[in-house]
Amino acid sequence: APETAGADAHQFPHGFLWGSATASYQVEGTVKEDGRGPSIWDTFSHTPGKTHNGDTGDVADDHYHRYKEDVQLMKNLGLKTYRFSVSWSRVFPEGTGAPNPKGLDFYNRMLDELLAAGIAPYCTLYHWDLPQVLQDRGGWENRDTAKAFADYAGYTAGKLSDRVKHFMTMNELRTFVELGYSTGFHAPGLKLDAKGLAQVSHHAVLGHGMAVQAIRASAKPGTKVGLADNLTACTPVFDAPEHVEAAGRATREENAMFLTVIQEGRYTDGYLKRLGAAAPKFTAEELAIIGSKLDFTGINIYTPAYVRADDSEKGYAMVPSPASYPHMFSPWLTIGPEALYWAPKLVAKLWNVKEIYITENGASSADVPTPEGRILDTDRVMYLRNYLTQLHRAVAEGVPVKGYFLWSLLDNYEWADGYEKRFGIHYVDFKTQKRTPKLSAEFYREVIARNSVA
Ligand code: GBH
Repeated sequence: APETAGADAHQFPHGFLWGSATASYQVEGTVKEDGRGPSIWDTFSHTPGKTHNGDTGDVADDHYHRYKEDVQLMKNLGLKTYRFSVSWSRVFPEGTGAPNPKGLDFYNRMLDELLAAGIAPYCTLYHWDLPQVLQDRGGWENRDTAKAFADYAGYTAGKLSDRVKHFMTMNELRTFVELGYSTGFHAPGLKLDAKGLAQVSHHAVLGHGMAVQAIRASAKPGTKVGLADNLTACTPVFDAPEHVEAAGRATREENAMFLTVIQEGRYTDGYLKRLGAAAPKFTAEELAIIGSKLDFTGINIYTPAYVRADDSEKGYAMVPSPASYPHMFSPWLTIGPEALYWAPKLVAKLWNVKEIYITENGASSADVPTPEGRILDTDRVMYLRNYLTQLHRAVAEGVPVKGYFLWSLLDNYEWADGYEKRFGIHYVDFKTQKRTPKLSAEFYREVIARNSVA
């Protein structure tokens, strides 16, 4: 019998895929080698005043050169799977046209290393690093970008699908659309009005749908296609039937411009009514493409969006967090473990989804090394333990979550927050590139070894 109390209390199903995730611009560095073209994040991060401390991804984790060492870290954890993204402008430096074989070579080397370690690769095709040349032609404001994305996605999946069985078209549409084109906090740093934004958003979901079709046309039979969406994780304020029902309605309506139109192939009446004259231009044919059936749905879950029932026309109301609500080191990262129970449960129920992955979940911590050089991130361990316990609750009820990708394997370039906000379970000394497992890495290794929340 196990010595540890309750060791088997939160056992996951056999074969549950424990993973971790990264993204190209956040870890690779090496932005000028082997023919890579610049992306909008090179431009944005080098524009004064846009990122914390003026930090850029020029070096990041130097993963481009250290990928073997990083796969070894994955092996030490016992990871079953790893989610990475391909840099579009490595493969097509001009965004379209002639591919750059050296760009794909890097991913080929990395994939061989992963497969030799018995780790299943999950590949994201767009994690926000649009080739700059396409931005010069309007970026996602231009419908042609959707077609260019589908061409790149189809080409890349065709080349990699001998070894990659799961592709995600895009990561977090809401983030790159809203932060890139409305608040301007992310590349390309634009501030469009509501109508402009709705059109960008439409081109993004169209690009997703066109890519689904292009991947299906070029990849080996049996290749699965999905996305990694940061849906607004509508969470009942507490578990009472009226609030649970309200959270279901809210999940559909609050995600109308992204996951809902992708799952249903139509914009909700509520969405079009809310936008009025600012509604995007679209055709029935485009909606059919956007609604292309997915093999799996990936959701990134960090924070809850609390919902309560009310008698408004919508039948629900969002509940804002009071200033005293606890959060991790990033102010936006409020703590609500039960979001990892409700989000997959509601997604499965609303759209009859049979294969769900948690494509990201994780936390920032201040991560100050002790004099001995240890990183005792008890806050991150607390966060993960509580979220995973809620994920277990969903899986135990039969919600079809097949895997979980912890963000992130390594401390890395946290976009506009630069290197200040660390999300890794391995500490990276950005002066020496030395990797050190944090307490949370030990915790996660234990979870994986036991297939149970430790
Ligand atoms: C994900 O974004 C990303 O996929 C990943 O690349 C990233 O490193 C990770 O999570 C950790 O952040 O500036 O106040 O407007 C998470 C979702 C949505 C969180 C936008 C930050 C901006 C808050 N992100 N949000 S604000």
